[in-house]
Formats: sequence, C-alpha cells, structure tokens
Amino acid sequence: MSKAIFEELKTAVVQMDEDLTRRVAQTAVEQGVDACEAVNRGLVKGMEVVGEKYELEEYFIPEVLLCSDAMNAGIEVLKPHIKKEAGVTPYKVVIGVVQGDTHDIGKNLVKILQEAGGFEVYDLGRDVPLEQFIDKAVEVRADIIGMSTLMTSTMDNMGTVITMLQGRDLRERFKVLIGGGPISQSFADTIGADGYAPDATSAVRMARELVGS
Ligand code: B1M
Repeated sequence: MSKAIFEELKTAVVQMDEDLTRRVAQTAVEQGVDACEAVNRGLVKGMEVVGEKYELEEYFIPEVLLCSDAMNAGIEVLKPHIKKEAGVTPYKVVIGVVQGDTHDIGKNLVKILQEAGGFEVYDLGRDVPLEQFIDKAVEVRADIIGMSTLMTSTMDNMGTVITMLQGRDLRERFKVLIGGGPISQSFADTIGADGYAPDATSAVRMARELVGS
C-alpha cells in the first residue's frame, strides 16, 4: 500500500502537478503512511527523476521550478506529521547554502529532518555570504555548522569557511558538516570537514555522531 503511494507522490512531482501532490500527500497522512518515508521515498525520488530529465534536456528551468513547487506542496502537508524525537538534548545547527549557489531544495530537506531529529536549526537560507556561517554560529553558540552546495563552482567555498574558522581561532569550537550533489567523503577529507552526508536521513545520523548524542 505505502509503496503505491510513494510511486504516486513521485509521479505527481515529475508531472509538475502541485494539486495532485498535495492530495496524494493528504491521502498518505490519512492512511497512516510514515511521513518521513513519504518524503524520502516519494517526493525526493520524484525530484531525482526531474534531475535526470533536466540533464537529458527533456525538462528546462521552468519545468524544474514547477516540479519543485509540487514537491514543496507535498512537504507542506507531510511536515507536521514527521515524527519528532522527544527528550533529546537540543544541539544547535546553523545551516545554509554557500555563497554563489541558490539550490535550496536539498538543504530544506536536511533542515526538516534535523528538526524532526531534535536539533535546533538556524536556517541562513541560500547564497549565504561565508562570514555569516561563522557569525551566526558564534551568536547562537551552535554545535554544528552545516553547509550545502549543488554546484562544482561553489564547493570550494566550504573549504574557505573552514579556513576562516581557523583564522578566527574558532575551528575547534564547531563541527563542520557538508553535503550536496558534487560533495563526497574525499572532498570532505580534503577540506578538513568533520562530516559528510549523502542525503537528508544520513545528515541527521552524522550530526548526532558529530555531537556524540
Ligand atoms: Co540547477 N543545477 N542550476 N537548478 N539543478 C544542477 C545542480 C546541475 C547538476 C544540473 C546539470 O547541469 N546537470 C547543475 C550544476 C552543475 C555543476 O555545478 N556541476 C545546475 C546548474 C548549472 C544550474 C544553473 C547555473 C543553471 C543556469 O542558470 N544556467 C542555475 C544556478 C544558479 C545559481 O544558483 N547561481 C540553476 C538553477 C536551478 C533551478 C532554479 C531551476 C532549480 C533550483 C530550485 C531550488 O533549489 N530552489 C535547479 C534544480 C532543481 C537542479 C536539479 C535539476 C535538481 C536539484 C535538486 O533539487 N535535487 C540539479 C540536477 C541534479 O541534481 N541532478 C541541478 C533534489 C534534492 C532533494 O537533492 O539537492 O542533491 P539534493 O540534496 C540531497 C543531498 O545532496 C543531500 O541531502 C539532500 C536530500 O536527500 N544534501 C545534504 C544536500 N545538502 C546537504 C547538506 C548536508 C548534508 C546533506 O549537510 C549540511
């Protein structure tokens, strides 16, 4: 049963159908389908197909934007039903998409799942000036700085933030977690990040590991 709903969510995103995505998400909620799974196995899978179509030049920017609107409509319905972990220490994460990059769909998913996982998340948004990651982390006494990027042209900005942390003698104060399409464990090792996660679910797991919770 859940499998069919996941497939319908995926198709609705690929078909750019905001209303249908919202309706299927609502059905998922009514049928007691796990909301987190509906996001990961339905909506995200749909966006993956959209990414492939974009690369094959079957879809262009207007279509991609309509698909992401459909995905966001589904998330709006499902988000209040994502199970929150109660009673965990509220570790703080400052998260954002690095300067030069406006892709924020993945970062938004990471934020939602980290919040559900009990973290207090400060979202800086997208195209974030690099100093802001550090200034905000200092201001809120964050435990983790989380950076996302989808573009090869902006991934080096993550290393720049780490260099800036070292320059301000703050490197030991924050754990640095990174992710996004072109990011890999070996890139994380190269720039000296503390953790890398390939998807939103593992971003929660990795954040926990980094703070030892
Ligand atoms: Co753009 N885009 N795009 N785009 N876009 C890509 C990324 C691209 C790979 C497509 C391609 O050409 N093959 C390419 C980058 C190429 C490269 O650098 N090598 C690209 C380009 C070039 C561009 C423009 C420059 C196009 C142009 O204008 N000529 C432009 C960028 C402008 C800018 O930012 N300066 C652009 C614009 C756009 C849209 C506006 C149309 C739209 C973005 C809408 C939005 O985000 N609000 C868009 C989209 C949607 C895509 C694709 C098709 C899909 C990305 C996506 O949302 N995936 C993408 C192609 C692709 O990925 N196959 C493409 C779904 C999302 C759930 O996955 O973001 O990977 P993802 O997030 C995952 C994981 O990566 C991970 O968890 C998430 C959830 O599981 N993760 C983290 C992400 N952040 C993390 C942080 C963590 C941990 C895990 O810790 C902190």
